[in-house]
Amino acid sequence: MSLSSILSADAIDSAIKGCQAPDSFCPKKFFQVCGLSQKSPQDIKKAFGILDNDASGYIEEEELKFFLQRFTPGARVLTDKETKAFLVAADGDSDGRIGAAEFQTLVLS
Ligand SMILES: [Ca+2]
Repeated sequence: MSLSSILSADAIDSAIKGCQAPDSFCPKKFFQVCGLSQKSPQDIKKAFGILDNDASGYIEEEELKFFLQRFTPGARVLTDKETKAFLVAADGDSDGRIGAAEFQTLVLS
């Protein structure tokens, strides 16, 4: 299972191209451009499962850093600043990681 089975290759491409410069990544914009915001809750849950690379049930900071590479293997890693901002935007209960419900809320926000 990969994210390209949920999202179109063109949409992924546009989303990655939109944040090539370091510190230009915006989670809300990315989810809209890649098309995930328009997907069903089931598809968003599938995407969460792919981003939770170690299947711990949470997306941790280490996994967030490689977020873009889950979409396109050659994409850049997120900067520390972007990773922290992403985590803060999604982490509603402030436990330092992103759960499935928090991910869904951020994607649909
Ligand atoms: Ca995890």
